[in-house]
Amino acid sequence: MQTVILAAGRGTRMRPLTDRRPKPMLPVADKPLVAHTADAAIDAGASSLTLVVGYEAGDVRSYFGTERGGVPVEFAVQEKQRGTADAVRAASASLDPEEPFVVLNGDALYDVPSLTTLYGGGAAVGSYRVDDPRSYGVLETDDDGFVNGVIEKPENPPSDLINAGAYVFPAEAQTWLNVAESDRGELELTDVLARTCDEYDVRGVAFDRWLDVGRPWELLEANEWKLDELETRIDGDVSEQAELNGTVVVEEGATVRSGVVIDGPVLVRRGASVGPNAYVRGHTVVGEDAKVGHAVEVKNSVLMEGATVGHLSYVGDSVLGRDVNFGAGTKVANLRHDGEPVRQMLKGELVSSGRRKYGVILGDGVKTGINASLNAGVRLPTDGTVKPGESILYDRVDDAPDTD
Ligand code: TTP
Repeated sequence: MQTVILAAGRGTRMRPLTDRRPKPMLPVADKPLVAHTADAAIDAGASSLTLVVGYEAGDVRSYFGTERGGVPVEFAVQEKQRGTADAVRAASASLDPEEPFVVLNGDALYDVPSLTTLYGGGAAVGSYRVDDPRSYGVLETDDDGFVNGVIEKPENPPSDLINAGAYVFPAEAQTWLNVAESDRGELELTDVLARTCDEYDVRGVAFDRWLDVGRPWELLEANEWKLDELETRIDGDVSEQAELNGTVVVEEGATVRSGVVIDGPVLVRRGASVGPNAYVRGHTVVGEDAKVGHAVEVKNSVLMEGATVGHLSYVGDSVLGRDVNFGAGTKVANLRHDGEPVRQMLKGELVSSGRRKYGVILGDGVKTGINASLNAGVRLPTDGTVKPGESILYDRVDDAPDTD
């Protein structure tokens, strides 16, 4: 079935990681987030992909080219983020008007068997069961399991199924995309869904597994999911004096030197170097050309391309942007003394990450001086610097709304 993937989002909640790249291009294990969405769609039965791009669109275009997994790929540009219905409208020129179509959010992970069920029938909406659905769009279903509609952030949720941003629309819905602006000033795909529910039987397909990747700690969760799916492969140069346990991938051109212990799942990408005498464990990606040096421990973290943690450091449950450089002895805190979930600033508010262990989110190019210490939940802005011996207790990212 022809498939539209929405990838024009700005990803403001992911700041500063999205200052220089669109959210769908954030790294999840061995490929960008949106590539996982695209590959799941292809495995589930997508016959063509139209990627709706906008912010930093060039990155997405050059990654995909014109074909993926034997399926043609096209791009549609949404100049301004006016909402998800507007994004699909931008893609309509590349859709066959006689055929039904699938719409997927390009910043979510889907499990393939559930997605295959979504693809395998008529109109449908994907959903996911949560304990407290009150802050989501919640599906209202009838006794036969068909969906009557989606209610946004209800006080008394009609079900525990939240809208997973995955839809099969009938061909006719291509003529229904000109919806009115919603209260929050967007053209919403859920309004198109509401009309589809009025005129068609819409299946509710409950996904076994699903993850919306909107906030920085969800990037860690996404990596946890996808690193678990890797299989051990050693194509790089690994010292005989290194100890590799669990699932470990060392890509071609990567080096693991003597005295290193790696407890997988860990992915060491092309050109990266680990050691000597380093400890890397638990769902970690050492990105392309990144460096983990002597007496460094890295746990459950993502080091993006070229990030360097050279000497005597600890990095836990953190994301280090491209070309981040840690001065010797820089340490990251990832646990509160009271054991409460670590909180992080998000669009001007302190919110719980829900994680007892959560470190720092550092924009591209951050540099720390020797013996810097970074408190749990702190974000540092792109190209930010930390003085030698400085202790960063509070967030330093400016979350002011965009003016464009
Ligand atoms: P959101 O997660 O609501 O938006 P976002 O990705 O920009 O993130 P943030 O709120 O942090 O700024 O978007 C849901 C999906 O729809 C996501 O895949 C991006 C996509 N999208 C578009 O392609 N165009 C749009 O106009 C909007 C609003 C979203």
